[in-house]
Amino acid sequence: MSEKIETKNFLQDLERFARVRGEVAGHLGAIAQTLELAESENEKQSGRLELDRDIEDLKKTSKSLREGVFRLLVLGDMKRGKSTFLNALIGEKLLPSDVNPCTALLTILRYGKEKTVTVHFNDDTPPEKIDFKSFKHRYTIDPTEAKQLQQQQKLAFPNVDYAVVEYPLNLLEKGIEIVDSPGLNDTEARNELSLGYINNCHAILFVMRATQPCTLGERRYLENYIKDRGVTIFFLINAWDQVKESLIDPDDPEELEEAAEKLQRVFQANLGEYCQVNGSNLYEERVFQISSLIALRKRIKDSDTSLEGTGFPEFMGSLNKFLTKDRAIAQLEQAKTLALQINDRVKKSVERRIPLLEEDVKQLKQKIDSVKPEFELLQEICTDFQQEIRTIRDRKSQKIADSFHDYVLNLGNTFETDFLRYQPDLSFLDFLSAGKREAFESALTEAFEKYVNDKLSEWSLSAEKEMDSAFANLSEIAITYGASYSKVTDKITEKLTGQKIRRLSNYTQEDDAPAWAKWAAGIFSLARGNLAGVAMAGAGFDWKNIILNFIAVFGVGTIISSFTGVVLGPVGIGLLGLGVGLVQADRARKELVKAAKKELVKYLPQVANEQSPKVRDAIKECFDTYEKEVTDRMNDDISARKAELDNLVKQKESFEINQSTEIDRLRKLEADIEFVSQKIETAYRSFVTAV
Ligand SMILES: Nc1nc2c(ncn2[C@@H]2O[C@H](COP(=O)(O)OP(=O)(O)OP(=O)(O)O)[C@@H](O)[C@H]2O)c(=O)[nH]1
Ligand SMILES: [Mg+2]
Repeated sequence: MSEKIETKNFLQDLERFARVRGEVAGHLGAIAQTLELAESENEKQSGRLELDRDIEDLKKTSKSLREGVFRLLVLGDMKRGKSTFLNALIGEKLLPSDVNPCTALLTILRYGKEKTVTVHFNDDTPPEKIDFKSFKHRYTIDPTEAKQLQQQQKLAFPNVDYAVVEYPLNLLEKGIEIVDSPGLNDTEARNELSLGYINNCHAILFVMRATQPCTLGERRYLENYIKDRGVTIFFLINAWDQVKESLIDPDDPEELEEAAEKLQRVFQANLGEYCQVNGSNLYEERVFQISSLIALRKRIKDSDTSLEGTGFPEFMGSLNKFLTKDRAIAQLEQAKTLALQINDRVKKSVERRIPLLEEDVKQLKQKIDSVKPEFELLQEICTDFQQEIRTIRDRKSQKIADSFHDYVLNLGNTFETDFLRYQPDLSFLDFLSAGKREAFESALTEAFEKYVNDKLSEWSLSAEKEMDSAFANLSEIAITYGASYSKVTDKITEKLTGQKIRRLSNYTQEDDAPAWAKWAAGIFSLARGNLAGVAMAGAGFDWKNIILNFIAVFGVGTIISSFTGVVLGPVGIGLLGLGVGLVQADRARKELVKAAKKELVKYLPQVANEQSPKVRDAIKECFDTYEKEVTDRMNDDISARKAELDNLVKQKESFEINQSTEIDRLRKLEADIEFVSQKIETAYRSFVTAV
């Protein structure tokens, strides 16, 4: 396939990174294999060095590096041209696009030799491969059906998880995966589908439309779900071609320039704050004016054509820099750190083993006895760190649960102003005439859901910040405990070998930390995002259920009934059908909010009391998951160190070890691992200097 759309550089850069990534993954795999072979040989000779955990970490990292893709999520309000943008990238009208709400499924676009589409289900139904025509036909939203679904707050295809489109496109082959999402702002159920995916992605491509600059809905999503979440966003202001169309005289260059400048100012004012990264303004590198439809048309005619003037080359250039430089370096750095860590571990094990080979069993046992106090110290460090985690866990989970409790109780104080922006736009009072009550009720339910979702999202942001600071704190503590731990293990080595440990002067406390401490400090976490995010995801923090419970508790029906009583009363009912003026409508609106507030306030203490223990438990669980992983790793390390010595005793007791061949073998192992880790270091350095 010849696609020229991706600037040539982008493909080359992706290719280069894929090569380095593959190379480094291969080296990590080779280290794992060498260690595995060495361990089975060790078992027959002077005893295993107990490197299982290291081998497992190497294999995992190698695998995830090899399979690693950059995942981008295309997000935006309905009908901004998300699917058209993706079609333009592909160069074919492949994904369904329409003037009506259309995309109903999260659709993952990834590389495949053949064009295929497979629908995955969230029940027991096996994945189904279908042709594109049936896909378009069966899995897009029918406009008449859409309205009904919206009223019932239902998903169009509730048992579908997502769809995967495979396509033979260079960009995808080189390690990019792009996810098309259903338009926001239609139903809350569909919003969740799209917004829930944010954390699985390396960046968001937020598509807006030049002719509808920064709508209320868009500002709501950005403000509530994206701001301050630490995720990189590229804004694509699509359909820029329509700016010209909307002029009185489309051929007047001055009028066009003026209109464009005006629009740019609006976008700048609204998007500026999302482009501030560590104090620098990245607006130019994050916001792009594009025309997907024109790009798509050009590419359908000639797939090799230049896309100049459509905004695509500029955007692709910036995306390239972000992915193949910033993100790529961060990924390789983790692999390099792991290799260094394991190289160091092997070296120290060999350094301990060699001098001990010449000791007889009795001397050896005495030496092992002599380091018992040090092993007890290691155990103490482990218990102390565990205790620190628990103290922080208890303090934070209580604090966050209290903050939830207060937040919920206080909702009533600002409800009247907050709820105004969500109020359904139906002509009030009208709803009481026969057929409209249902429509009004569903609009009001939706308004409540939006309000509650937004409010909880606002609170969860503060909770996440609280968690971030807790984990940042734990990370520092881990490094400090790690340093004390390393001192003790050095002491053990010194006592056993009678030799002083040489310290590399350029090593920092962090470099020197044992593997478990690096893990606990988040240095090895390969998952996207921060430790808090990873731990929270691991604990299955179920916001959705909390929200649903919340709505179930105060129910919309009661509000409407009490509102009907307040506004209309027995006399008011008689007024129905006589028509109401603006003044009455406005009064009704206020009364509705008041009635809603009254009901809400009644239920808030119950919600706060019932839900805050759940919040506390969920937060606790985050810390427990973390504590378990860290203590498992610490205990593993301590037992491995003990076993390393016991294995040698056992072997010595059963046969005479040939010292000189064993020394040669161990030295060779040490040299082999050093050689491969040097290769990783070199690959990393040359990549960093080249980009
Ligand atoms: N003029 C113009 N029209 C565009 C452009 N991009 C998309 N459109 C049109 O906008 C309409 C919506 O496009 P889609 O790609 O379906 O939008 P979407 O955001 O995927 O829509 P949903 O999936 O329903 O949210 C279609 O009629 C497109 O042809 C553009 O750059 N310029
Ligand atoms: Mg779409």
